[in-house]
Amino acid sequence: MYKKVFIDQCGYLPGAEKKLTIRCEQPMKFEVLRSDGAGVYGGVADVRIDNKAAGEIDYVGDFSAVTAPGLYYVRTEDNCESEVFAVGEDVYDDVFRKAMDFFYLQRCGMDLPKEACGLFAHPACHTGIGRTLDGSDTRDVTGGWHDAGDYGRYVGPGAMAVAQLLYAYSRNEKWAAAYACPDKHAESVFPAYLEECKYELDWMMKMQRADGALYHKASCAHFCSFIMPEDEKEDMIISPVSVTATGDFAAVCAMAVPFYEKYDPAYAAKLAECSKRAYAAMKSMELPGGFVNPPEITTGEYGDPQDLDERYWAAAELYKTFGDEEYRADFEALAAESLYHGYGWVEMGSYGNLAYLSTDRPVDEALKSRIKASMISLADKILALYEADGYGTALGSKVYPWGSNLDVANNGLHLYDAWKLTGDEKYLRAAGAQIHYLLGRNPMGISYVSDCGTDSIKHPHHRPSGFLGKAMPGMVSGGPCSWLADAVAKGLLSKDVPPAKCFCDMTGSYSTNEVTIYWNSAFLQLLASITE
Ligand code: G3I
Ligand code: 9MR
Ligand code: ZN
Repeated sequence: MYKKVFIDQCGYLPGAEKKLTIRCEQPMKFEVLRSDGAGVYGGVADVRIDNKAAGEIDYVGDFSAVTAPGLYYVRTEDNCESEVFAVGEDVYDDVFRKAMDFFYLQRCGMDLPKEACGLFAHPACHTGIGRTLDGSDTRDVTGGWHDAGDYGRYVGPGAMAVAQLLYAYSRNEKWAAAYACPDKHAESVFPAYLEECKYELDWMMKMQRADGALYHKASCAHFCSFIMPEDEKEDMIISPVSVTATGDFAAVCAMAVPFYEKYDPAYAAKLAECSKRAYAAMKSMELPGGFVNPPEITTGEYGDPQDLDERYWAAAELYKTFGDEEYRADFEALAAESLYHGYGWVEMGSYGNLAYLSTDRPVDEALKSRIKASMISLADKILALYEADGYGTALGSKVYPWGSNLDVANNGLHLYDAWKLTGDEKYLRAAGAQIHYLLGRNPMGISYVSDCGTDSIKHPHHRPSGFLGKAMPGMVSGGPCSWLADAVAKGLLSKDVPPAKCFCDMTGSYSTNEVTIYWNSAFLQLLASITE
């Protein structure tokens, strides 16, 4: 269906900035109507954007004046209508819950009961013993979350997802406290939310070698076809250790300690011990070039030759939690060479920055100021791109990479950080706009989160969803990818399609429409941040 008016389909908080995009060549009047048809606000979309990313002219309008809770839609003067959307304090409550439930549904190695998982229930999967390729180690590596549309389990992305979920947990206490495990009979000494994160932490612990280093991943040799997880029965291969996996694990375990301490000191002590052992191993590891798939294995590589930012994150996080001078010195030495930024799995410096800025322990005040200035300057660059874009993203106009929706969420996180550092609301507004983009105010006019919004993705590259013929709810799609990196994208799109429209809501398009735990976690961290 041709669309012309673009809004956040899940809606807006009453006090939030509310912008819409109209695909048109001239200023356009519009009206906001209640779902019963009563007009409540009239405006003009009069900010013209020559939108190269989407290959079109856009006019942007503002209806922030609509603050009363309710259901609305927009009608343009030439009679085009938007999707229906809500205004209210609770508009994202369901989105948050669904996006969080996804992690439970991605659990590997246990029965997912029918009462809790409905259509997506399945018996325990990947229960076989894991083996390293050279046969040097054989061990139980069951548990954790399936990474994505495939069934691999990768330490780096898992650590990133847990870190982001913990940030989300601390930024929106209402949601964190209200979160219940989909399995009503599940028992735990921890809040359900922390229990979910523990499921991944426990698995990562099984991936730690005796010397403290972390195996990079556990997966079969190749991606399987679109079958249910319990039907993937090939050998479970444990890939070699990597610096990135080891550093990420050290960092996230240290970060997790204070969350678990008050519920179970013994578990917190275990996290601390694992963290320190991984850190020591990381320091003695030199694996230049990063992890590369051994020739026998073709599952997700998550290669990242630059490991200084993972070391930076680990040092900062261990210093914050444990206070040893060694960790501080390591962080400050790395920071003297270069500051790092990024909330991705490749670039992770921002986690380090947040840890260093938020510790109560002694720090180098001059370095702290440098980090803050550098974070604000990054946010200013993002803000300039945001202002130039018709839909409020800050991806620029040339390339939308694989997982562009992660970059969207991460830009939002950098903007949020700048708001926290400066108190300037312009950053918070722009951060909110990243959520609105993901939930429908984008050139595809689609909500990139399954089952959230009136027109959301239906055919994600996700094996259980593909097999069962229904999209699992609450999954964040990778979004447009202008590399045309899979056969469906190559066949359906051409080099002339503008980057922001290089998206196919089709099961086969893994470079545009796969889902991952760390795209969900990035989305959740941002959603919790802008609503805190
Ligand atoms: O780091 C280089 C950068 O230096 C260069 O400028 C840029 C331009 O091509 O490429 C960068 O590397 C890219 C890398 O992502 C980091 O952004 C690779 O080319 C690109 O192929 C790679 O894509 C990754 C993709 O796997 C293929 O390996 C995605 O980020 C990553 O999210 C995705 O992850 C997959 C897992 O392998 C398997 N599970 C599903 C998951 C999601 O699709
Ligand atoms: O399903 C796989 C997906 O999870 C990965 O992100 C993607 C890129 O590594 O690869 C997908 O698997 C495809 C494989 O690479 C090529 N043959 C088709 C597979 C999809 O069914
Ligand atoms: Zn599994």
